[in-house]
Amino acid sequence: MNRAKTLTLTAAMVLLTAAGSAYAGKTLDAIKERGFIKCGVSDGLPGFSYADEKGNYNGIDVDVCRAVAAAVFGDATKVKFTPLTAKERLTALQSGEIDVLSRNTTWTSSRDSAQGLNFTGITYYDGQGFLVNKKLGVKSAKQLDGATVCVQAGTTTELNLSDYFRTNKMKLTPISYDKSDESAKSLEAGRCDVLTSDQSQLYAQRIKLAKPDDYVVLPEVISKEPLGPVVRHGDDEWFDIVKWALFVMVNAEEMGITSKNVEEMKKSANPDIRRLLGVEGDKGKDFGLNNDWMAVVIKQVGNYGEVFDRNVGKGSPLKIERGLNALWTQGGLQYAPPVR
Ligand SMILES: N[C@@H](CCC(=O)N[C@@H](CS)C(=O)NCC(=O)O)C(=O)O
Repeated sequence: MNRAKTLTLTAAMVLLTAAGSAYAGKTLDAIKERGFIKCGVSDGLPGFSYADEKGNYNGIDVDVCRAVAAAVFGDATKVKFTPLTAKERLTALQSGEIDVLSRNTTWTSSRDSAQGLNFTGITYYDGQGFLVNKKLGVKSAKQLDGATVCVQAGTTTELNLSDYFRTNKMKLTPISYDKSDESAKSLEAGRCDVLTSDQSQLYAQRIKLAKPDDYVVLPEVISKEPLGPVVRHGDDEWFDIVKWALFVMVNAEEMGITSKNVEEMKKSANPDIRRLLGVEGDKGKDFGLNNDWMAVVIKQVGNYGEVFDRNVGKGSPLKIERGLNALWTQGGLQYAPPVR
C-alpha cells in the first residue's frame, strides 16, 4: 500500500477513536517520552518554512513549532520538521504522523469540523492573489478571461480560483501541481500565464524566479486566508498548549517584552508582565508546564513582532508590511486573549 493510502486509512481510524476521546491528554505525555515535537511544515516556502543547505529550517511556521518546543521542553530545538505537500498535510496530522501542523494552512469550517482538526490561532492573515508575467499586459484579475492558471493541488486556492472565475463569468484552464516549485517552473516556462496562491507566498515564490522583475502581483485579493497551526480533535490539553504558545508571543509584543529584554522585564512592577513571565502566579501549572514557560518562549524564539520581522518583514528579503498582521493596538488584527 502506498504512503498516501496508509495515511488515509490510519486517519480514518484515528477519527473514529478520537470521537471516543482515546487521545485525550495523551499527546503531551507521548511527546515528553519521545523527547521532541513532530511538526509538519511546507516543502519550501521562504519566510514560512525553508530548509537551508545544511537542512536547518527557518520561517514563521517553523518558529511557531520552536515556540511550542520551548514551552514543553524549555528548549526550542527539540522539534523535528516533516516537510509535507498541501495534499499530504491534513492526513499526516489526522493519522498521528505529526503532533502539530504549522504549514500555511487556512482555517476553514470543514477542516475545523468534519476533518477532525482544531485550528489553534492565526499566525498570519493572508488572502489569495495572482502573479502574472508582465508581458501579458494585464493590470487586473478581471482581465484574466481565458487564462491558464498554475495552482497547487489540495488547497483552498484551487477552490477559490474556480469560484472567482465562475462568479466573474471568465473561462479558466487550471493546471494543478503538488509542489509550489513545480508551479513556479511552469510559470517561468510559459506553460501557464498566471500563478495563483496566498499573496504572501506569491512574494516568496517570486524571489525564487530567475527574473523576479518580469512578474507582477495583481492588486486583487480574492479571499480570506487566515493561516494558523492545527492539531487533532480529541486532546484539549495539547490544543491549549499550542494555542497559548502563539498567544504568548502576541501578548509579549503588546507588552514590549522581547527576546533581548525578557530578563530585565522580570523586574517590572506591571502585574500583567509579571504573570506572563512567571514571576507571579502559577500559569505553568495551568498548562502542565514549567512556571517560566512563557518567558522561555520569548527568550528563545521572540515575540510575534520579532518573529514576523526576521522571517517575512523588514528584516527579511520578503519585506512584507505588517498590514493586517499588525497588533490590534496598531490598527491590525493580531489580538491575543489575556494571561490571567
Ligand atoms: N493556504 C492555502 C494554500 C496552502 C498551500 O499549500 N499553498 C502552496 C502554494 S505556494 C504552498 O504552500 N506550497 C508550498 C510547498 O509546496 O512547499 C491552504 O491552506 O489550502
